[in-house]
Amino acid sequence: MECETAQPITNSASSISGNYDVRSDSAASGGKFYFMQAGVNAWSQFTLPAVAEDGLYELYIRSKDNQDRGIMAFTLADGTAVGTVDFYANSNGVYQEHAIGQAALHAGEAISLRMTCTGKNSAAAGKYGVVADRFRLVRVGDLPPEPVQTLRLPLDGTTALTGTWSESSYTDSTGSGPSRYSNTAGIPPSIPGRHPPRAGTG
Ligand SMILES: [Ca+2]
Repeated sequence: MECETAQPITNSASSISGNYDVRSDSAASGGKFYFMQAGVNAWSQFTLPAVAEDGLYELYIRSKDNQDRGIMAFTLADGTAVGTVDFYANSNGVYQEHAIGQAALHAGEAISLRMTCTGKNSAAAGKYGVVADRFRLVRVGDLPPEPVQTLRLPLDGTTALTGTWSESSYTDSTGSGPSRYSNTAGIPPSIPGRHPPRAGTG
């Protein structure tokens, strides 16, 4: 996914020009890159197409680094931090790929990725820039199971126990058994329940 075609928007009042710009470079992926050089707290936000499969993904960015680049923090639309990249390099315009961090992504949901300048390397010159060339996503694992946040006991149907619950199940002589719930708070440490009910037991 080319950064320059990922529908970049910014927190600048101006349009995509000047300090937020698409420029041509024969060495860039796709022949162009997205350039931002606007100082601390400046951000650009990209929209990446949805992944084909739910999962945990490692996000990578290819960039053209040199002495006057900044440090960028990457976040998702809900503010979840993905990672931070220092684009400083003690060289003149070297293209390289950085691992940004991992993100839980869902199939069918476009990815909103914001890149915010948080500062610069102590060795960097004072321009806080970044040349964003291309994003790459690699699936590295499954999504963690969703925790059960509230459990209502079946006895009266009204007693709610809050906290973070995890569910496990076991197999009994009928071939399917009830789920067991445990709470990291330990109150109570374990409650046997039925989820879902076994066929024929109502
Ligand atoms: Ca590019």
